[in-house]
Amino acid sequence: MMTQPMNICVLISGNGSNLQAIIDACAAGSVNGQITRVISNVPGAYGLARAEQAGIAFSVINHKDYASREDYDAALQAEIEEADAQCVALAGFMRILTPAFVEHFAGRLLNIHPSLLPKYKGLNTHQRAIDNKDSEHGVSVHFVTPELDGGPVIIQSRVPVFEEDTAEDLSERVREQELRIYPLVIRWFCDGRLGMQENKATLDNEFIPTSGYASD
Ligand code: NHR
Ligand code: GAR
Repeated sequence: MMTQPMNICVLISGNGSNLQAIIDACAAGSVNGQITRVISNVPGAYGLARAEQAGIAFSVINHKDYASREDYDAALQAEIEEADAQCVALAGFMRILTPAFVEHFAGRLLNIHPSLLPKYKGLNTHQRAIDNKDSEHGVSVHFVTPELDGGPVIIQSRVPVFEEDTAEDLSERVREQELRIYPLVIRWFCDGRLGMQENKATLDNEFIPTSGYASD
């Protein structure tokens, strides 16, 4: 039985290539969802033009206009609620969120992080993988919890690291994987298959291994 498409809100700070992949997957019908709002903390982020192009409502909530993280997150929360979102996807969103915000959206808040978590939480992940001479690197989609990049992993995708790689090369190789796995996870979420219980991710009510789907 076809259920109602789920309302999705996507938070961005930049280019929005992950946003574009989600837009395309919704348009193609491979995700049973619709993006009801795109929100950027950065004015002029290119992802906003992608939203406009796709006829999706968008807004800028600039963190520089708020005195504290709590005030900022309250404004963000109000905007997401106005969009009636059942799923909130961080897609290159570069602001750390307060525990109150994260707890409010617990189990409905997803992030794509460019590393094989728990390795390389935080920023500059590609350069750190190169500096450590890692032979592989990758990307994780996880539920967001108050612990930065510490929430349960849903899926990971791996890529090789070559000796001559720059951070840019590696980021492009990882990006290709991002654009495949984020729409897949959102598809599971919109089909009601994905959940979070006891700080673990579940797919069809079974716990997903700690390194993500198909990791064991
Ligand atoms: N918030 C919580 N509570 N938990 C997570 O797991 C979060 C989160 C907010 C964003 C994305 C994350 C990533 O995938 C994310 C996960 C920004 C920073 C950061 O240091 C770190 C991790 C992530 C996003 N931001 C700086 C800050 O002071 C600002 C950096 C900038 O503006 O360039 O917020 O990597
Ligand atoms: C993506 O590579 C994503 O994994 C990363 O930023 C890029 C956003 O690209 N996320 C983070 O680093 C979060 N701190 P996009 O704007 O083209 O989707």
